[in-house]
Amino acid sequence: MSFVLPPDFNRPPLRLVGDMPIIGPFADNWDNVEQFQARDDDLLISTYPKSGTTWVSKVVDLILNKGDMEESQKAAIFERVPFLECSGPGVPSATDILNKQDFPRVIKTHLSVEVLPRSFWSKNCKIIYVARNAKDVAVSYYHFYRMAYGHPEPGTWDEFLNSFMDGNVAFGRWSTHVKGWWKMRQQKDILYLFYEDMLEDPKREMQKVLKFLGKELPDEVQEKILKHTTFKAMKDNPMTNYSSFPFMDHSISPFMRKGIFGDWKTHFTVSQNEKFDEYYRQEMADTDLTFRM
Ligand code: PPS
Repeated sequence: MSFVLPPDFNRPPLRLVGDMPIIGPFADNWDNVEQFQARDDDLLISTYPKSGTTWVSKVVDLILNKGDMEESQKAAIFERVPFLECSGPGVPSATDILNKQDFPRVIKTHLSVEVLPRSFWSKNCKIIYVARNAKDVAVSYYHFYRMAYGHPEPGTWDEFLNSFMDGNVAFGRWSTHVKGWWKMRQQKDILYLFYEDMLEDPKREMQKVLKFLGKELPDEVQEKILKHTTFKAMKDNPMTNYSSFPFMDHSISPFMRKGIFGDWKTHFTVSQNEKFDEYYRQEMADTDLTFRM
């Protein structure tokens, strides 16, 4: 698939759907997103941005293809796992692509439980949610804002961090997102994963995905999947590193940036950290969901 970036496209303002700010052009296709018809055999991969979506998508794609890398490499990951709410000038909307796609489909979303199309709740489709600690998400998101022109200007790191805490970034408040999906586990078939756990023991976490999908794969196939989904392998792989995606300037910051735990320590000042910790305590006081930071 090739994309043409319109010359006048540059950092459109966020727009609201419900209470959630969304990338401006995504809002133009919102009616189709709202009316999207999920199916029982869909698999939804849901995340707050920068939490490991691409990583788990490639793991899932390889699992579903029994480790066949040649098959998985036939298209970029953002084509194999369409991003439900994505649409923009010069880009076919994901809803159009998904409506024509063969089943079963694997679908990516960053939508909160409040605005996810209702059909997902009336179907029995499986859902994998990946969460990442708020501080590393904020850092990763800041660099993503810098390089991805679908977002407004991020401002300085300090300004961005304040916007992030206020929920004035695309897809809203991190805490609302992770808590909403955590609660939804009680009602729906959701595998809730953590980026930090995936880093700590990728095989253990991949086996959780296998079990959740009701699949079994020989150990050598599992090892092959792990080999192709390391940070380095995915950074070097044009099908996973977003090098062919429009609206991104990888010379500012690569999509596959660092892929580590605790990078926030190189960004937060002592006073930013104190302010964030206080904010975090308040935001997370009403949940038993915990993160390693
Ligand atoms: S997006 O744009 O929301 O879909 O981004 P998402 O894929 O959720 O998150 C991008 C961050 O995940 C890191 N990443 C990985 N880390 C470790 N291992 C693997 N295989 C991997 N693949 C992607 C990616 O580098 C981004 O994190 P940062 O901290 O910016 O490096």
